[in-house]
Amino acid sequence: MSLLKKADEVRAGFFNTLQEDPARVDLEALRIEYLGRKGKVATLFKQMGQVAPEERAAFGQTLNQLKQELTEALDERESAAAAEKHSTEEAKIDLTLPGIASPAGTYHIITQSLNDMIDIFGRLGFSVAEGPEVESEWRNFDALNILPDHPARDMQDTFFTKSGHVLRTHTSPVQVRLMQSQPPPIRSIMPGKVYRNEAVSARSHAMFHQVEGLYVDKRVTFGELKGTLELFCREYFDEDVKLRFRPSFFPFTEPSSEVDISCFLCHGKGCRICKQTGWLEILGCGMVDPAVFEAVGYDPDKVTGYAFGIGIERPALLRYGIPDIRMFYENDLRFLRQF
Ligand code: 2U9
Repeated sequence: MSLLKKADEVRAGFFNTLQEDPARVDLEALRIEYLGRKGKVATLFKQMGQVAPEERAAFGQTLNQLKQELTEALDERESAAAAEKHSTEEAKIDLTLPGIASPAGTYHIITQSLNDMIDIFGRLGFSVAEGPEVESEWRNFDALNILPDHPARDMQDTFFTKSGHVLRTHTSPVQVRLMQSQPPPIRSIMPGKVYRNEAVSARSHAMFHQVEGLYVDKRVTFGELKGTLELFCREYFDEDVKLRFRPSFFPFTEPSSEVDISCFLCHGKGCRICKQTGWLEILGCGMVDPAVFEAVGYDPDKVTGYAFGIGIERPALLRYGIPDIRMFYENDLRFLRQF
């Protein structure tokens, strides 16, 4: 058989295979079979020696054309196959499906509670004031009429620093700073961390959070204090909540009162949480003691004021039925993600 005929047969064999079911043609195997180093086209090139010298140039040209033709056909098919694969993969993407949500964090439950309180008092006209957690003994105790022999000033109850400062035991020193820096009227709340040198247990921690409030102006009354706290408790706990003011004592307020709310879990009927009393002790309050006004340079004959304090952790424990205060600070995401 002439070499030209062989070249035609190689071409025909190649295109026959290429025209078979495209899904079943192995393009890489076909390339090796025809265009590989030992493939059919290479074999034809090796037979050039047998061609008569005057026909060799023409035959060489024919083989080069054949090689080019097969290469181009294969390249074309390969890029068509790649495009096909790409478009079927694209077709697999269902654009109507919901997207994959990226995990987002939430505010810590204590921060949420603080923000809720800030929000409610904000609507009642209270601004927010903040201050340092390491305070002078004077602002934390003396200015608040807590005298040097008061038990709270003992090493057992308060954390002292080597420099003679204290970790604030309440946020009241922020009120002291505020009154020292501006004249009345003042209507502010002070949220933040406070510290007590106490054994850590399920019920109490050495660090917790509180919100204190202070309203100072001419002729502020206890009645306004009651009204404000009633509105706050209705918003924060429950619309039908009832308040009970019990006489109490704090060095910085006179008269002073502790406030119970009707149990928002059993609505006053009596349950395990309120120990069958129907009441939960939630906050303390009173009229600012004149000694405090004197300490900060306000004239106690010209202004009166009310103050209150509420812890954050205890109401949150009650509200969510959390059994142990330490759970707030363990940073176990299984716990935190529930809120
Ligand atoms: C100034 C004057 C008076 C703030 C007050 C309370 C009563 C009170 C407790 C609530 C729960 C602390 O977190 S708790 O354990 N607080 O009972 N706090 S009156 O009185 C002030 C504050 C600042 C200048």
